[in-house]
Amino acid sequence: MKSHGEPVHALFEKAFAGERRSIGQLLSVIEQGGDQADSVTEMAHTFTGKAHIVGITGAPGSGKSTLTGQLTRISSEAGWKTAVLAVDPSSPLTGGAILGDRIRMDDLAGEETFIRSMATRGHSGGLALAVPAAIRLFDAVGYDPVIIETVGVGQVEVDVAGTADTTVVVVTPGWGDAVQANKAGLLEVADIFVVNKADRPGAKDARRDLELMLDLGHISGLNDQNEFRPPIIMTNALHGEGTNEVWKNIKEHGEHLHSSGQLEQRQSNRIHLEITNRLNRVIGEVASSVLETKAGRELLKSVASREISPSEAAKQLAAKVLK
Ligand SMILES: Nc1nc2c(ncn2[C@@H]2O[C@H](COP(=O)(O)OP(=O)(O)OP(=O)(O)O)[C@@H](O)[C@H]2O)c(=O)[nH]1
Ligand SMILES: [Mg+2]
Repeated sequence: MKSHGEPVHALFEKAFAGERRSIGQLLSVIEQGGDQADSVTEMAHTFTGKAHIVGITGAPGSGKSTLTGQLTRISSEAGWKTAVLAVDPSSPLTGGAILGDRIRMDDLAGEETFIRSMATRGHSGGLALAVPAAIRLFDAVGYDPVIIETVGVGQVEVDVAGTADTTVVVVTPGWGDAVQANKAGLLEVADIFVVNKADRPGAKDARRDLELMLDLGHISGLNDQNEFRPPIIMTNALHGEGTNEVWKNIKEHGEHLHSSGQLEQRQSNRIHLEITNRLNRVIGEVASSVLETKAGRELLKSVASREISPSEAAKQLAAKVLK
């Protein structure tokens, strides 16, 4: 099992000892997926469970990267060994912006900080496996917190809310009109709301909208299981205004998770989600390969000649796979 000429376990040992280059190489292994990526995950798993996983999510252009850059600076100045994973949506439009973001973030970041972006290009479906694996690696080699930036709820295959301990939802003035349909979804995932670009008109309205939504959610019981009412923080991420407050609330939420026992619940939800994704992948692969067998091709013909229906064919194949 080799990567870049070096066995994965040797890279892992060096990464564990703090060698940044090896961490970067292991992240590339993870991005490529397959058996080698799985063996990184296996090695890392035992050492995980220490990092605070923080998700930053929101619409494209809402200021997630700018905010993440500020939080990274604050966190590393406070002595935390911070890792950032920017999950790049497949859209080539935003793809270009990521590099700029990374440069900006790198400017802010200290020596102890590790920043990496991960792209969807070229391996569809791979991110759902690669992101948790990357988080696990960062956690195992001693990064805490691990901050993940990704675009909004339901827009990419990586569900930050399922991945993070603390989810920060970034909105901007006027957001309400844009995401009308998804307000309930936002309410469900947000542990902390940030109204960014508070220097712009409409910021107060955005805040009032959120307060109202939280009140309504409370009445309807939508956020009952989450007795932590998400705070709403106004920021101008560009100038670092309000960002200390965001950091403080992230830490407080982390402590709340610990003391309330919800942390274990979230970790186990995360594992559940990850196993589901992997199971879907494994079974999906078997399912596609069974279609290529002689029996599979014959069934295909029977469907084409209208002897049996596609759903019947699928059921017969599933019976073969699961036998
Ligand atoms: N006026 C104002 N502009 C901001 C603020 N925060 C970020 N911006 C600007 O908004 C633009 C988008 O910021 P990004 O941080 O790249 O936003 P993003 O959410 O990461 O964008 P994507 O990753 O492309 O989805 C940039 O031009 C920022 O300089 C703010 O608080 N006020
Ligand atoms: Mg960004």
